[in-house]
Amino acid sequence: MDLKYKIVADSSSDVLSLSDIPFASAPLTIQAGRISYTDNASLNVEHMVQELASVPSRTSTACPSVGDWLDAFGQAENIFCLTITSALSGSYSSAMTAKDIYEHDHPGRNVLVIDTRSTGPEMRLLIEAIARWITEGLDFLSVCGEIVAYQARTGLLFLLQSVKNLANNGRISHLAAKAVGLLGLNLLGKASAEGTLELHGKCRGEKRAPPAILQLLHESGYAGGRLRISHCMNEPLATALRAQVALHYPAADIAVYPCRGLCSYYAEKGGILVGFERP
Ligand code: X90
Repeated sequence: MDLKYKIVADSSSDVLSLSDIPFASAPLTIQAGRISYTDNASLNVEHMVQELASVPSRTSTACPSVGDWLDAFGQAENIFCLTITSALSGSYSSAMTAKDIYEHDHPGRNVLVIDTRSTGPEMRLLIEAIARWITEGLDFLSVCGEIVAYQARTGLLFLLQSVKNLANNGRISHLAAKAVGLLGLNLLGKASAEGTLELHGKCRGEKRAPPAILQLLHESGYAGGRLRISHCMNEPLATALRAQVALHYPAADIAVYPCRGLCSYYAEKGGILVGFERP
């Protein structure tokens, strides 16, 4: 029997499964010479990060292929498909091709492809919201309407200790990369409306990071809504930020978890990503 609803997302969302709604992840891959890491449930992320640290040659990533997306779609009547920002990856365009093939091969089925113009924890908020609406009984078109409105209320901040991989792969200018090159500088920024990296300042030392992020959250309109914090091997900073936010917003729904492969590669060791919702 075909499923009525399914949610699929590329692996940059760091979501591997959902408890209530059928879900599938389409993996991106991380490449280092002849070694290729598939960002799926069996990837040992910390092991990958350690190994990559000692690779002298250039490393890179690749988005899911059309076939990867079709595999993730499987058999379902209505599919919500979320991709990492189309401004930085081919994932969206590959998902759009998969949608055309899928809807052509299965008349009557629907795939909504959502360019999240973001990644990581903001994507997770969008996925969780869709799962809630499906559980509440909203139909396909209503969810399509809701998600457009919700996307306007969500945002993504990041604090990175290195932007080497972003710069080497052309996702950030070398000029901006130089600014963080100095030891001990953390780069604070957010996803722009267009889905690119927007830099907001530097902060020296991890101690100053939580207040600096909280400040940028305020400036970005955060007022105690849902917050998702992912980190690349930096649980202390992630939990310090959670404590800082909880102090100001005791009722806030906050979750902290490690990045999977793609986000770990680009956020690099020590980096954290923060997805939030505005009222
Ligand atoms: O298609 C591919 O090979 C994937 C390329 C992805 C490039 C960017 C990934 C960024 C991951 C880093 C900080 C947050 C940036 C937010 C920008 C919207 C996370």
